[in-house]
Amino acid sequence: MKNEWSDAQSQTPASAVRFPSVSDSIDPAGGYKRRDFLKIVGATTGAATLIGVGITIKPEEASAFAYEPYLGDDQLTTVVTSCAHNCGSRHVLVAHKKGDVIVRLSTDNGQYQAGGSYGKDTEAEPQLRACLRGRSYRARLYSPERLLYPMKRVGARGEHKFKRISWDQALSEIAAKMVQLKKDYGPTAILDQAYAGASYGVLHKSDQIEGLLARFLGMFGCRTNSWSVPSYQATTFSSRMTFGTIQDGNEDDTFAHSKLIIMWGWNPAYTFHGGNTFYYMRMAKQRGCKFVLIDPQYTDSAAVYDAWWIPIKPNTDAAMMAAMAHHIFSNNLHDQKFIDRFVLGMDAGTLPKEYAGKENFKDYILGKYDNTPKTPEWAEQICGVKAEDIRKLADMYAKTKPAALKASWAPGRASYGEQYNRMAAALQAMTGNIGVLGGCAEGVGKAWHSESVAYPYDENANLWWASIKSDRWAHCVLNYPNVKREEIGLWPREDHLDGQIPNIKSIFWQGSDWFNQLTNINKEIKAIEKLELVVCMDSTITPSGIWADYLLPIATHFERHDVALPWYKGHYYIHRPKVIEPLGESKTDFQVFTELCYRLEALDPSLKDLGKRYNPKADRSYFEDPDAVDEAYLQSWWEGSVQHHQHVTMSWDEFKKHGTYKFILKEPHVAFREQITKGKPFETASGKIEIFSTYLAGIKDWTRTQFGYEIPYIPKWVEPFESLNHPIAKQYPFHLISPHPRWRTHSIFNNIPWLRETYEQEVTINASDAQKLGIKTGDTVEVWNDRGKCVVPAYVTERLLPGVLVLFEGAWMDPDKNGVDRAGNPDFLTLDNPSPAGAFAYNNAMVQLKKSDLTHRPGWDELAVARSSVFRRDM
Ligand SMILES: Nc1nc2c(c(=O)[nH]1)N[C@H]1C(S)=C(S)[C@@H](COP(=O)(O)OP(=O)(O)OC[C@H]3O[C@@H](n4cnc5c(=O)[nH]c(N)nc54)[C@H](O)[C@@H]3O)O[C@H]1N2
Ligand SMILES: Nc1nc2c(c(=O)[nH]1)N[C@H]1C(S)=C(S)[C@@H](COP(=O)(O)OP(=O)(O)OC[C@H]3O[C@@H](n4cnc5c(=O)[nH]c(N)nc54)[C@H](O)[C@@H]3O)O[C@H]1N2
Ligand code: SF4
Ligand SMILES: [Mo]
Repeated sequence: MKNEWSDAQSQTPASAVRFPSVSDSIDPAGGYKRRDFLKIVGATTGAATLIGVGITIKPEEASAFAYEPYLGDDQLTTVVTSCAHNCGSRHVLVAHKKGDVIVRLSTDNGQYQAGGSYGKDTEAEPQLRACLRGRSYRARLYSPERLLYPMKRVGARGEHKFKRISWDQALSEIAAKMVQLKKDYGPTAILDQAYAGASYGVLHKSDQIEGLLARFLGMFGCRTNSWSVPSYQATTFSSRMTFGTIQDGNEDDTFAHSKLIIMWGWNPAYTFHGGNTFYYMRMAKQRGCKFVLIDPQYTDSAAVYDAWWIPIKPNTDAAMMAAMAHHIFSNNLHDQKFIDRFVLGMDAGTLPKEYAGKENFKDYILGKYDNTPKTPEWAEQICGVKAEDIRKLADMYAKTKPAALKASWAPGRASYGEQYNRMAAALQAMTGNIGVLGGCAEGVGKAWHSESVAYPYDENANLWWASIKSDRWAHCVLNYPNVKREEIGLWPREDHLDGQIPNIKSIFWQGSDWFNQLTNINKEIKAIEKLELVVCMDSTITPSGIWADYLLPIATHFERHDVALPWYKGHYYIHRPKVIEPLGESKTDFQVFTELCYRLEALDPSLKDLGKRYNPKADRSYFEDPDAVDEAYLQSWWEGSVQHHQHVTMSWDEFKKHGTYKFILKEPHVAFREQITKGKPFETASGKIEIFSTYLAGIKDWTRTQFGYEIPYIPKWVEPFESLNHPIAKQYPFHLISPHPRWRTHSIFNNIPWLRETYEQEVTINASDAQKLGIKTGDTVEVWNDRGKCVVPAYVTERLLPGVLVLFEGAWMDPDKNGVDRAGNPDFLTLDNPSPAGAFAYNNAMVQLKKSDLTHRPGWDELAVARSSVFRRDM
């Protein structure tokens, strides 16, 4: 492979890596001394070498643009590809390259699909234009934190000490250790912590389901799975129980037909849930749609649409919704015809005879079972929203048709979060807003199930020998073997090790930065000490990677061939050609697992032909050159799945030429339209919308299920583990929520200077609270509880409910020697307690805060973000 870094030098100066810009001169901690300006020099070993050069830039010398001379498009090659990651959408990126170096990125301009032309942007086919993160991708691709060759830990875990090793050494050591772990500790010894970093491609897929790691560990015969998803386990549970499927989503364009949009814990201006949501919501606004926001924060989405903001205490949404249901029932505003035809257990009349004696939803709301009618006055005490506002909203929702109650996932990212989602489904159903254009049944909101992976099915691929709630791994490791099933949400395979607690000795991270992203990080830090093998596969030196034994450099989506899938919404495919050769010694995940399989089969005769079975179209030369094999997989996927099953006539070659393929639908896609208009049964056991869950009502022994503890079979208000109403509020008076940042995708992009110019990690506090504590914007504060402590600057605002704090997830952790996180990662404060349905309790943390003398380290210092320290130290 030709490495063209030195060419990059001559065409675009060192500044292509981290270019000087105005913000480089502004160091929040004061002065320039901690900032190393990094550049890349020509390689001596065929791989790029990073060195630190002490350059500082005065503001007046900073130049906003780094290319001289500026290369025009006619001097560059244009390649259409897509952005990647678990970010809420999937947009077009257009790479403009010189030689093997991307010097510029642009995005969709209307011309990259069949029949497209420059500027084309219609309601039926809006452009797939990238957001600020996508457009900054080049800075991530060439960042100093880029992992360029395999590394092995030489210091203690988390000490940042690694040395460079060869692929041969890395893979033979990992393979040998895997065989030993399986032999010594059995088939649960390796924990699969792959996640969605690369979920949305058909070939190089990271995920718990159908992902490359699941396939690899399943076929190797040693895997503990992680079954709960951080994003929306509560919501998934609710959608499955209620509708029998998570495909309860409409396409984005349906929003344009709503008369009322209730953004419940939903801030689409920040957290994308589709590609063109805002475009269609703007259309709705222009057509007279009213907007409401139920959120502790007054968000930018509310500001843009001039929404009626109803601030609510976090994690009390199910109570407010119950009160809305109370108002609707008491005033006879519900759609009884819809209920009678499509809903099970909404009231006594829709509860089948075999469940006589069980509770129904309406009687619960009216207080028949517990003598507590769920009135707006009752709810006001819990959620802090005035009873009259609850009535007004309920009235508006019941009387405006069609109305979209979009109940997003964040309020469900809390203990008993599924009750919020199920309560929302009850409201959607009682007002007859399901299956109608302009209504909304979301939930999970998946609007399209694209054709699955490009590699062939293998019956061993997704096997596991135990499965646990994802963020209970540390609890399991620290307490092994004295752990009860319900403490870890154990979901044993009936035919293997029934009920045995997994003996986890190893973790693999692929497409995940989970050490940084799961809950209660201090507990994870204790647990990781007990492991014998930790492998991190990533293109970047991540905060998780710092705790690994081996770092394996993975090619990014610019450096391999694939087809991109939309996230939850969007009927389209985007071709992802290999734009440049992999940087340094990077390989794709598929290459690494294939080669590991060949090494494992050589060590263990029972794994005969593992390499070939894992990757049937390849032989061992795949590790050196994957291109022809990848092309063959993708072409046969296109021809089999897309052309054959989805009846697409465009050929593979033509698709590659255009770059995108969009499905033109006859009418906007509305979930459950056929159920409502054509009488098709819902996918639940009863064929109805199950507000009364027949599945949950049938469970006798909860400790024998993965849930561990009882979950009500109708939606109910259940007190969260912690909240402003809980006695713990005396000690920790602030409810911390940690939504998703606009300037990052979780932890991804945390190190990108351009994006840091737009936002910084800070804790948001209400002005009256701040005044009481003597805190001003920009003051450094510490936020803490029994689980941990973070140091961050404060941002004072009136756009937040008093008593609530906001600290965005995804900051790259930087604990000091006392375990205080100086970077401000909220997961040092979050709870890892097991919520029965599997919801992560991220938004369920009570904390205290005060002004601090400790220094916030925003990640510019050597040990935090400049992960290139890892290289420098041991070269
Ligand atoms: N406090 C709090 N914490 C949260 C949340 C919250 O709301 N509050 N939200 C949670 C949610 S919803 C989520 S989804 C998680 C996200 O948690 P993660 O999935 O751990 O977060 P990412 O930062 O997206 O990390 C993905 C990693 O995959 C890597 N990657 C990308 N492509 C590839 C590839 O092709 N191969 C390999 N091997 N690696 C690749 C990226 O470089 C990145 O390091 O965070 C959770 N954490
Ligand atoms: N820019 C960006 N977009 C993303 C992501 C990203 O990291 N960055 N991540 C993607 C992923 S993986 C996911 S899972 C989704 C997450 O999507 P969501 O879950 O919808 O997003 P969040 O940002 O966590 O929260 C949305 C809103 O909920 C509010 N909120 C928090 N707790 C409560 C509560 O208890 N009640 C009420 N009523 N409101 C509450 C927050 O203040 C915030 O305004 O976003 C996706 N989109
Ligand atoms: S929304 Fe996601 S896919 Fe779209 S450009 Fe932004 S980061 Fe990329
Ligand atoms: Mo997520």
